Order: sequence, then C-alpha cells, then structure tokens
Amino acid sequence: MRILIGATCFIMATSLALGVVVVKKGDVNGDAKADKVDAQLIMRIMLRPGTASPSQKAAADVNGDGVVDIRDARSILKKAS
Ligand SMILES: [Ca+2]
Ligand SMILES: [Ca+2]
Repeated sequence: MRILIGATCFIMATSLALGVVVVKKGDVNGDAKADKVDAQLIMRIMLRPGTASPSQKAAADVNGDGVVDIRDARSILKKAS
C-alpha cells in the first residue's frame, strides 16, 4: 500500500513537472461539456488526425483505448442523449 501511494505521488509530481494538461474525456473543444459538437469534432479528428492537438486527441479518446474512432463519438452521443 505504501508503495502504491508513493508511486501515485511520483506520477502526479511528474505530470506537474511536465505541465501535462488535464483534459476532460469527451470534451474536445474545452467548453466543459461532452456533447454532439464534441462528437462531430471526434469525426473530424478521425478523418484528419493531423489537425488536432495532443490534448484534443486525449479528450477525444473517450474509452481510453489509444485510438480515436467511431466508438468514442458514439459513446458521447449515448451520454448526451
Ligand atoms: Ca465540449
Ligand atoms: Ca478510443
């Protein structure tokens, strides 16, 4: 348990040191909501991955499988409806 807490603190400290932006999953445009606008942005990222920033891609990968695809867009639409 002590090791786990130590590792968590280390990861948090590393994230802060690197200036990692914490993104809300599904909120691609950063308006604090995950809605159909974000689903549309995910479709655009799918078609043209080069147009999205790393933080947008991180937010777009809703299910966290490392790929931005239709399943991520669909899960936003499911939650939004
Ligand atoms: Ca949004
Ligand atoms: Ca995904």
